[in-house]
Amino acid sequence: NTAMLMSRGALIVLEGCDRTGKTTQCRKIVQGLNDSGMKAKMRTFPDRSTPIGCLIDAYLKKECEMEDHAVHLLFTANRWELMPGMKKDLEAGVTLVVDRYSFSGVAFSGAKSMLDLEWCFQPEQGVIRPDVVLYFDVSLHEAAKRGEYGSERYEVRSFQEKVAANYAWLRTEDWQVIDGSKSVDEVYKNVMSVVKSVISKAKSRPIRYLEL
Ligand code: FDM
Repeated sequence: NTAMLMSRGALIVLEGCDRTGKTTQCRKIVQGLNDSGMKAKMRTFPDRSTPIGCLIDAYLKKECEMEDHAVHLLFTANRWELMPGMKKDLEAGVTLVVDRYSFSGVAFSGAKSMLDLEWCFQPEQGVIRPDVVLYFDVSLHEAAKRGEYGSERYEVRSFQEKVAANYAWLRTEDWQVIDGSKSVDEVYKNVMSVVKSVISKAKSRPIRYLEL
């Protein structure tokens, strides 16, 4: 069956502020898809395992300082360096479930006073466009109750408020808002129903690329 041979995987991106449950759900989605016999892999940005990712990791851990524009471009470069492999996976029918993507890049860098949101978006243009962005919505008040923020850069409440406002600026029709304040199992049920319909729609649709 040629239609089956040609069907591609979907690019599913999870976005949201810290402590909204993205990473937990990424793992559960991949597990759930694999358990039902579908090809799926998790990806995380930043991917700290590459040379560029190493620099980003040191920056986030505050082991070094970097100029704001420069580090923004490193986060973007970290996506670009992984594009060929991601494209190969999608074409081989593997669904990619991605913990943060370009929207984190723009929302976080754009929360710094010297960086303009449109400027931040420019170098993201041309990366693979997600078939859906699942935006995990949890009030900052609720997120704070889930435990202390860690000690990495950006894990500060006033910064997260700006990030949330920037996400609102970025929202498009590709986005589905997920109420992340529900229990892990309820959230999982909700995201899985979106994920399954997105995977079946993406199968016959060509890969698209992100534009502003
Ligand atoms: N982050 C993440 C950015 O600033 N730009 C990006 O492009 C991406 C993908 O890095 F504070 C920020 C967001 C967050 C940190 O933290 C990564 P987690 O907790 O490992 O997701």
